[in-house]
Amino acid sequence: MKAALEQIKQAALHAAETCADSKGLEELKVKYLGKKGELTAILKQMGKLSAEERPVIGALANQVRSQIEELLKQRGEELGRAAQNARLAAERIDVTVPGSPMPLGHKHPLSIVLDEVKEIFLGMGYDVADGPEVEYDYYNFEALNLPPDHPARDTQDTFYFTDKMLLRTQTSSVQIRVMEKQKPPIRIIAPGRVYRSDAIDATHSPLFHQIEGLVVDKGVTMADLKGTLEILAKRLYGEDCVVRFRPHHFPFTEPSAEMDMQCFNCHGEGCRLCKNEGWIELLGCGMVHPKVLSGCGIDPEEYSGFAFGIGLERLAMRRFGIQDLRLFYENDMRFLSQF
Ligand code: 2NM
Repeated sequence: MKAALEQIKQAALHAAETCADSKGLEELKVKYLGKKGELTAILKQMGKLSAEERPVIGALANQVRSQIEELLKQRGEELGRAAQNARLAAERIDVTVPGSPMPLGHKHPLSIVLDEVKEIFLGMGYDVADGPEVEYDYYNFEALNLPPDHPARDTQDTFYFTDKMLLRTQTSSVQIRVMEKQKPPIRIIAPGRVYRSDAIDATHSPLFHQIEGLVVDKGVTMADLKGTLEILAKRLYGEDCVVRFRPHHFPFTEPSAEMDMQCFNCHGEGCRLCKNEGWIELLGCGMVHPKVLSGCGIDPEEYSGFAFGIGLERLAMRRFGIQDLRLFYENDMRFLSQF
């Protein structure tokens, strides 16, 4: 019986040492130590032993049992550590591996030019104002000295929601809202989307962008208008840029003018770029009509002002040499990635 115990012990220890996973260890436990296990089978035969032998074999059997238990436990811990190490190795993250490159976005060409213009006017102490694109007829037309039957409304046909609500055709509506709320001095630019009921082609779009400016204070004159807009042209196109003012008509300004710059290509000689004019139209402007001021609760006897409007698309087209304004809206990366 002693020999049998010794044999079980050797077999169990060897099996435990060569066992490769915890499931195998569990099976060994059952096989050697379980109720129907080999060690129990031996102990069941203890009755056949003499009274002297029984305690000796009993003690030996207990010793064998605890040795096997101890070894199974050790082996279990070893296997657990090995499994943990394998998992850590498999899950290891190398933080020094370079990341996959993220494509970096950048400003839209219209935003590039708009930000430049904003920066120029912020530098001269202007604020940036905005207002609704869905506007009342009153703010878009009537308050700008365009009563319901005014012929100039035909050139600014837009999209109507009701008789009284429409998509704004100019950001002048923002200027009116500011003049109603704020006492002069006022110095603002109002950039934003505007709408016209136009068919789309290379130079027209039913949605485009305007930057309008407005200054109202005591003693503002045409000289202030000309000086300010000349500075704008020189900042945008260089110190040697030459401008001229040409009489024009807008219902909301009196007098009104358009500002041209001398063609940078032919210096006034006339070429294909300026359609043989020698000059390129930049913007419309004028002294705010007294009727517009008084309609906003500003006394035209006390205050005067100038205003101007620039088309952002035309500005950007000239800046980047773009021939077709539809490119701005199509989100074609082959176009946009060039800026
Ligand atoms: C232009 C040309 C001339 C203009 C007028 C006003 C207001 F609200 F003060 F009356 N805002 N903008 C104006 C003047 C706009 O766009 C070509």
